[in-house]
Amino acid sequence: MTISVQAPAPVPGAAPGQGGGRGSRRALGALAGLLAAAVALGAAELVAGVVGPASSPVVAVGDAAITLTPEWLKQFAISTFGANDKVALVAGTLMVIALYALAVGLLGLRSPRLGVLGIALFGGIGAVAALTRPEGGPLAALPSVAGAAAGAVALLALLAPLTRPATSTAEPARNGPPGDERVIDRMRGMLGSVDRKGTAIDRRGFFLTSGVALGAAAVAGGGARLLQRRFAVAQARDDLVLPVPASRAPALPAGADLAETIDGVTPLFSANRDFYRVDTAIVVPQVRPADYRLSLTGMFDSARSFTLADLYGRADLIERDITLTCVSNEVGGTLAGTARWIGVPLGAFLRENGVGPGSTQLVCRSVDGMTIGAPTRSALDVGDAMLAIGMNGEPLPVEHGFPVRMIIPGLYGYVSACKWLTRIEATTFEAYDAYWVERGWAADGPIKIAARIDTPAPLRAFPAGRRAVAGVAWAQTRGISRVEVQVDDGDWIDAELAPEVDADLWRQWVLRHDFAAGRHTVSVRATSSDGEVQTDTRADPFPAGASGRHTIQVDAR
Ligand SMILES: Nc1nc2c(c(=O)[nH]1)N[C@H]1C(S)=C(S)[C@@H](COP(=O)(O)O)O[C@H]1N2
Ligand SMILES: [Mo]
Repeated sequence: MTISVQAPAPVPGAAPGQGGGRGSRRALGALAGLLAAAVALGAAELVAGVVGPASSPVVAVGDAAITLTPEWLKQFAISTFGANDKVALVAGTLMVIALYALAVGLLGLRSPRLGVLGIALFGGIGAVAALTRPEGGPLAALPSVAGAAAGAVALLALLAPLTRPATSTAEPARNGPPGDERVIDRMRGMLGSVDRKGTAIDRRGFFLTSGVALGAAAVAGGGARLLQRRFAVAQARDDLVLPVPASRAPALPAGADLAETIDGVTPLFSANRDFYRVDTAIVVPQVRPADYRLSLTGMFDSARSFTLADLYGRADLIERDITLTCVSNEVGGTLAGTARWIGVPLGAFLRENGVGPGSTQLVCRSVDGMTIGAPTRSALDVGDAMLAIGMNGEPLPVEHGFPVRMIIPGLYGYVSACKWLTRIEATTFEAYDAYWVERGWAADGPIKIAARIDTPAPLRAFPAGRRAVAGVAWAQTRGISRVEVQVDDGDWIDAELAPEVDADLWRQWVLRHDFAAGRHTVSVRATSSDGEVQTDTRADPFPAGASGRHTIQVDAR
């Protein structure tokens, strides 16, 4: 390769070797670590594109982090980042990897062998994390191993130009084509240098290798994306035709949705793309309809297994409107949503398969290993409980549990709404603690009565005078009979309720109030149809769901 260097006029006093101090050598070493990590991750993702996306070390390590994260931190992440909690986690994991990589690069400068050891250690962590995942077969370690190998090669290649003995840098000058000595000196000044310890920095070599490493990482990453697409089930889902249910959802009364007339109220139905999402899955499980099986084990007449066609083909499918709620929802929070679900009636299905009278708990298992323990009694007796296959007129969205999930009205999702459901084990509460219960959450999770102010938004300023205060309230299976609003220290005033659709749905409410200019405190409380007035006693979401009244400050001007 010929390199022509336009030598600028020599700077007086500038000697070859300047700018190659220890500081810049360390910076390049750290950069070498980062680039090696990029190569490692690219290679790992590429192999994960063959083995399966859940075997990616970033996913596996992030997943292990979720499993090991204390509940208070998980609760914080869910309530702070909401559906973006996984994005935050992956970003956090990548940041830790980056810091680790910087350290490995610096370590590698001192001893390349130690650097390689650092990478091997990281690959080992990734491999163990991937192997211990529920979907992790023996191949799950491959991406981490391949990533570590590629990362080690990249690190050594990148460190070489930074750790050459000084004499070798001089080689090209002696053996290379004859040239203008001054130019060669300049080149060495710009592209290479010798530090005090007599180690040469071959900058040109380093940046060339860096370019190659970066390119390799990018190509591997791009290839990984393409390969990992093969696992997506979006197309197979699109090809499914949702069956027509035998029993349709009851018709909605006129004016059922206040959102049509009042700005800012949560719509009666939550669109699938807006529906809150809470789960521990970093990569959304992709279950092919043809591969799907639902197996019944434990206290049933006999162990049985059903295909998706078995469930889609049933003659007793029901369509129902149900509001789902998360136990992690804070007072005033948005972890609740309403959809029109289609599914197999759960009680009938369980009876038909002879669920044992001694069973108190159904341990529902997701393909990603999540376990959700639902009370057998509720599964049998709560009207409209179902194995859901449809959501708002479509097959279940992949993030919401495609192809089958459970829904039991009146119970928080963590004890009822298992997504990507693949096994139901009829057992007892004594015999098994499901995932969240093992982490201290209550074993039974009835949804607490709640009311939320949707509009005005907290701390909002608006013109003094008449203004709608509105929102939603829920007490699934019981229904809402009353919502009252209090402004400052005034009396509790009855809000107007939207027509009742079903006890399993939230109910919108509105109160038009005359706000005098100034700051105001607005509170809301709901009463269920069986007479429970929402308590003012505050409780955190952990361990059994939040209680307390939603109160906001507003500013009328
Ligand atoms: N497989 C699986 N199912 C799961 C969960 C999960 O983490 N994994 N989370 C549960 C919780 S805590 C809730 S609130 C609901 C949320 O359902 P959504 O994401 O469809 O709103 O799913 C439940 N089902
Ligand atoms: Mo939840």
